[in-house]
Amino acid sequence: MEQPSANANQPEPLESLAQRLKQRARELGFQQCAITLPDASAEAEHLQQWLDTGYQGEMGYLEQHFDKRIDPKLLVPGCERIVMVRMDYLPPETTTLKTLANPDKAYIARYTLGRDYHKLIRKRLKQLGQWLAAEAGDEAAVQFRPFVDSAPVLERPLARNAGIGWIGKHTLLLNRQAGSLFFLGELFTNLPLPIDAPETESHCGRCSACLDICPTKAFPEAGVLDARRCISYLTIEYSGSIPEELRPLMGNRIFGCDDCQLICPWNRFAKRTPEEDFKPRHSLDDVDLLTLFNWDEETFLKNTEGSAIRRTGFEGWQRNLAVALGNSRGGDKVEEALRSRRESVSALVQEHIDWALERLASKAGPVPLPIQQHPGARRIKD
Ligand code: B12
Ligand code: SF4
Ligand code: SF4
Repeated sequence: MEQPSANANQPEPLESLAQRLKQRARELGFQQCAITLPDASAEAEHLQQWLDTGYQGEMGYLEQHFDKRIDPKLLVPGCERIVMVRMDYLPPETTTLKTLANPDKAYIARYTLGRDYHKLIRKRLKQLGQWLAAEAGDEAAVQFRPFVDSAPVLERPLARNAGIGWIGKHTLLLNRQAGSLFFLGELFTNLPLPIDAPETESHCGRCSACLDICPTKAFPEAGVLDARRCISYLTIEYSGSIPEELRPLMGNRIFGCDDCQLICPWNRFAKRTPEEDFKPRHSLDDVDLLTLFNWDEETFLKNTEGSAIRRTGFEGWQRNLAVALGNSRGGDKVEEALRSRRESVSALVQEHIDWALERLASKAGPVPLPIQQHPGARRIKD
């Protein structure tokens, strides 16, 4: 139950306001909320190294605003604290490994089967900010800015600094009670709320499952991702021709990839989301590759309205599906669909269709999934 706010003559201590803020965040659907300082300066050297090595590939936006990433006060002048939140995203009754292991089905990363999370989380963060300003008793003086994902903010280091979890060897934020299948978001505020203790330990121990099973070997070392090899990057962010040596390893993953998280023992503790909006649309959790490949642009646009899948564009969608069909079990219907679509698509998609037809003709067959060969795969409940 909500406690009454302090009366106007006696301002509420910030400690109690912070507690009520965390309770309010839970009521708004966030599973956790914690507060930290606007400071990511400890990341400067590693971030610079990562960029200098070129691991960001085509994501040129990561090279911009280096100073703001390191010092969030430059992004929002006057910011005193960052309120970090996390929200679980795995929909109930959604299979993971089972779909991944069927080469004729499409595997879409489990964070994006339903409505685009950006809008949903930003809206809830705005409500949280409005609540904070009202409860602090001086709406005009309390300022806040909600962000999720798209601003130059190093969300994982800040969430770790707020104590929400540690950064795993797969570079994602992990929590001992919830695994890693959650989104992060944040509220910048000028209110000097009390901060939470940072997570200072890694709980990965000697485990290296995520590094071992990554299909494209995208981790040059623990805690460092070469995004150019990551299937998530290749299917969502990258707009060019997918390097041929990586195509067979992508299997049926047509938008994003979850393998390094699925194998993680901490994801035994991942909770299913109660959010209706994250539930799969158009059976995207269990659909044949061929069905999706047969969508025309109009159907693609209609069926991905309000979904983060739009980010890859229709051309990227067709390119990804062509690769996945090349990795499928094939058959007359698949080959027919690839051939008949070939004439109406861009040169980029054509090239991927040609690759798929050649691969199917060679009878190479689907590449075994490294995740299935790992003993930890037995723990994955489908
Ligand atoms: C760009 C981006 C991507 C890129 C690059 C991923 C990456 N690791 O950075 C791509 C497209 C590949 C991607 C993929 C995914 N992403 Co993404 N992504 C982002 C985004 C927008 C920015 C991340 C960023 O700043 N990267 C820059 C680099 C420099 O960060 P970094 O790789 O961690 O680099 C650090 C380490 O390399 C380290 N380092 C460097 N050298 C060395 C050396 C040593 C020895 C050590 C120990 C460390 C070290 O220091 C660097 C600086 O901190 C964030 C949102 C945000 N604003 O933070 C979401 C975000 C990280 N993504 C998210 C998700 C869900 C995913 C996917 C799971 C989606 C999917 N299912 O396909 C995958 C996971 C892939 C993976 N294993 O990371 C979530 C993660 C939530 C969580 N629990 O952590 C975020 C936070 C979005 C959100 N708001 O929820 N993503
Ligand atoms: S998301 Fe997939 S491709 Fe990317 S690092 Fe994880 S396992 Fe490798
Ligand atoms: S799979 Fe193992 S090494 Fe990788 S993040 Fe999980 S606990 Fe850490």
